[in-house]
Amino acid sequence: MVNEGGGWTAIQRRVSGSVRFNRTWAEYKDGFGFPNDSYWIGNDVIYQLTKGRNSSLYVSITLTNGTKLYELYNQFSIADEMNNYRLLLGGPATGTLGDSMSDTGSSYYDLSGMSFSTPDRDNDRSIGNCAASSNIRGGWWFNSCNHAFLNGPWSPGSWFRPWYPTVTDSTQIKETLMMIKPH
Ligand SMILES: [Ca+2]
Repeated sequence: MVNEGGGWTAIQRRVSGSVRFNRTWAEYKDGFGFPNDSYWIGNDVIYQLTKGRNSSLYVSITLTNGTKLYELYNQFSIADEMNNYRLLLGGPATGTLGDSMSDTGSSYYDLSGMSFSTPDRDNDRSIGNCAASSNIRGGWWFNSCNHAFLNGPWSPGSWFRPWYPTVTDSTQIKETLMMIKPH
């Protein structure tokens, strides 16, 4: 478990393409990657960390030109595995990325209330499986499908809407980070 200081725990980090995020339900459940590189901390851990208390979620994307953009949500928790790690995300959201997760202006893309899906487990609201799409291939709380998605394929041109419309192309991304803190 990685502590960023000030009580923040990093649940996701991408700093290179060395760790693959095209993973199964079981892998997202248990977590994968390396604390000093790129990783997903694991859905069971995120559930335990946010269970029964209010937490904030901080998301940042550092661009290849060095600019760091962020968004802060005042309410974040996920359900247990029996409830497909359903996301509860609420505002107020503030930051420079814009709110592409909770209140996108379209009921097709708002992710709060959505279950977690992986390439081998379709819990989304689309006809197909967003998580198994060729330009997604990763676990996330998909609706049909997404404006925000931080677990995409690192290779150029193949990561669908990392943070639409602010960050539309994986080639813009140097690092991503998701941190939570109880309050
Ligand atoms: Ca589906």
